[in-house]
Order: sequence, then C-alpha cells, then structure tokens
Amino acid sequence: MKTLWQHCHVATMAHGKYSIIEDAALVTAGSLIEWIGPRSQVPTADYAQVYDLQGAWVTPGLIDCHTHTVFGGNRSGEFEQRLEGVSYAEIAAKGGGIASTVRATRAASEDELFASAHKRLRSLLRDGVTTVEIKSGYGLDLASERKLLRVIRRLGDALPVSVRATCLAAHALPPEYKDRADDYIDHICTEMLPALAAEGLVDAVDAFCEYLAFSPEQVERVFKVAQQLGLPVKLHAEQLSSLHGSSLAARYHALSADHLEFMTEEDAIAMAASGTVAVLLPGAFYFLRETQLPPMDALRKHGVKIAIASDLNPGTSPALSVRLMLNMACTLFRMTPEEALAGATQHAATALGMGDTHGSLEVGKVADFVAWQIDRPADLAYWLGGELDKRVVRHGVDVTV
Ligand code: DI6
Ligand code: FE
Repeated sequence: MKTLWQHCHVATMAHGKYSIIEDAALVTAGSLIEWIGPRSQVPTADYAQVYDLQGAWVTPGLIDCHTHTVFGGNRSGEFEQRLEGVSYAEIAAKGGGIASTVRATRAASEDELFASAHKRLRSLLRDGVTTVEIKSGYGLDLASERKLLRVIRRLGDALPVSVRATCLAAHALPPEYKDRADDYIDHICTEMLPALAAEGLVDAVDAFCEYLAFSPEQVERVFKVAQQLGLPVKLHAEQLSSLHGSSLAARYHALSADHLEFMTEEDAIAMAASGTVAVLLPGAFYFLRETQLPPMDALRKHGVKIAIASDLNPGTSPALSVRLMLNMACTLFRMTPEEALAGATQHAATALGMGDTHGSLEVGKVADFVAWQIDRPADLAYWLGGELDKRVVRHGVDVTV
C-alpha cells in the first residue's frame, strides 16, 4: 500500500546535514520510504492515500537516545529544598538523592511505574519523538531491574514509538551493598545481566563511570559480560570528573559515551576512531548549573558524531521536551541548529545502533517523520518548548497525538 505525502519541504538529515529538498514529496510503501524528491518528479502510481502537508517542513522523527523515563516518585521536593539553601550532601545524608528514587521505585508496582512513565513518554511524543531509549537503573536488584525493564517493553507496545531498553544496573550502589561496590558488580555480572538478557529484556548495557559511582575497572567488568552476551554497551562518562571512561567505552566499541563535559582531546580521538557517538545532555548541564562545557572544538575537529538527548530523570534533568534540549544545545554548547537537529535524528539513531534504518529520510529507511508547521528548520531549536503544530508519522502511518 503506497501513500503520497506532498506540498512540503524536507530536511532529510542525510549524513547529519539538513540536505534540504524544497517543494518536495515522499512516497511510503508500508513502513518504509520508497521515494523522496522534488514534487515535480513524483512517480505516477495508484496511491491508496494522498496527504497534503500544507507547506510543512518534514524532518525525521526525533530520537531521544538517552532517558531514564521509568522511576517512582519525583524529586521536586528536593529541588525546592536545594533552592532554600539545603545542600545536595545534606539531602543525600538524609536518604535523599538517587537513594530516594530507588526506594520509591522499589515500592511502586509495575502498573504504577507504567502509568507515571506513560505520561512522561506522551510528553516526549507530543514533541515529535518517534524513537526513544529508556534505561533501567533505579531498581538496583534483580527483581526491581526486571520490573523496570518490563515496563520499558510495555511502553513500546502501548505507544506509537520505537523503544530501546538499556540495562543500567551499574547506576549507583544499592544500600544493601554499602561499601561493597565490587560485590555488587559481581552480582550484576554473574546474576543480573545474564538473567535479564536471557529474558529478552535488554537491548544494550550502560554504566555510570564516576568517582561517586563506579570506577573504570568496575565498568570494564560489566562491559566484558555484556560483550559475552552479545549486547552493545554505552557509558555515562566524564560528567563530573575525568576518569577517561569515554576512552574505555571506545575500546569496547561502545555505541555512545554520554555527558562528557570533562573529556579530553585524547578521549575524543579514541571515540572518533571507534565510531562511538558523543551524546551531550544539556538538560543535566543546565539543571546542575554546571560550568565546564563539553569540548566542542575537539569533538568537531576529530569528527566525533554528536547526539543530543533529554536525559529525562528525576534528579538532574526533569526534561520533557527534546526540542527544548535542541535550544539548550545551541545556547549553552554553541551548537548550530543544524548540528542540534542532526543530534536528535541521524546521530541519535547511530547512538542506538539504528543508524542504517532510522534518523534520516532516505529511500529504504523507516518512514518515521514529522511534518512541522514552521518557517524553517532552525525553528525547531529556536522556540523554547511549547507545542508546535505538526503531524507525526511512524512506520508510514499518521500517529499524531
Ligand atoms: N547521571 C546523572 O546525572 C544521574 N544519573 C546519571 O547517570 C542522576 C540520576 C539521579 O539523580 O536520579
Ligand atoms: Fe543519564
């Protein structure tokens, strides 16, 4: 069944550039793009449906390649306390911070977690997201991580969005392993990852490499098991300090290394060589009022692909809009609107191992796209959130929410 979509302009984002086609048309056949080009050259065929996009700008569906969408409770109370002068350390000493989210997540039922995450995910979808990665990591024991990963799978079944599930069991040290980080890593390697992978709940493995989380040696043990299980890896690295986690990630051909404010030029060279995508998270940078910028010049100079994501999580980036992240990538990191849009389309797809099928509008790729009623592509990075008029198409089907 073929569908014609016309009266539009297209920013295909092929090769991470706008690659604009003005007065364009697309032909979809089932879930794939069969033809794309100037409207004057549309192939004649018996189209089952013809859509008039009324001058819209069509881009690939947005891809949020780093989120922690599923968690219990939220931390707006801690946000308020911090603004009243209570320090993060004091809040943590009273059991706040990640530990409070772990408690709330463990206490919540699968259905409760599904319901709260469903609302957050719908916000992302209303913003033009058609693919999202969601991490576990607030369960930190086998049963609770399984619960999170099952919710992540259910979200993908319930909403018109492609969902990739990442196991982030190595996110923080659970209270029952206090002062026994190596034992917890053992548990992840021998029990949790093998079981969760065998249940088909895991598409990739992530860890938090940081002085207040896990060391590069501990992360490497997790990566080795992931490799044995045939799962790709990703890494939270260089967010608060430089441990060269991004170079470690590159050695393991990680799909991405994420955050990266404190990475060095050597790290960038290693990532470029391994094709590891740099996922920048301006929401966390903003919310933590960080001052150390990621090394944009080194990333560009060495040709590292740069993605942008929301990092949606209750502690450091309660962000419900990818377009707002595009704006922050431009204002805070001085990216161009074109670089930012590539970061939430083609390069985000690569960061999920989906670069061959998603992230740009090209013949043979999956027909996930958004037709935005905007004046030019830069508008996507210009407006500070809000809702833009649009039509969202996933797998060749109009799924506008
Ligand atoms: N990076 C972060 O900033 C957090 N996790 C991570 O890997 C914080 C998560 C939280 O505070 O809940
Ligand atoms: Fe994160």
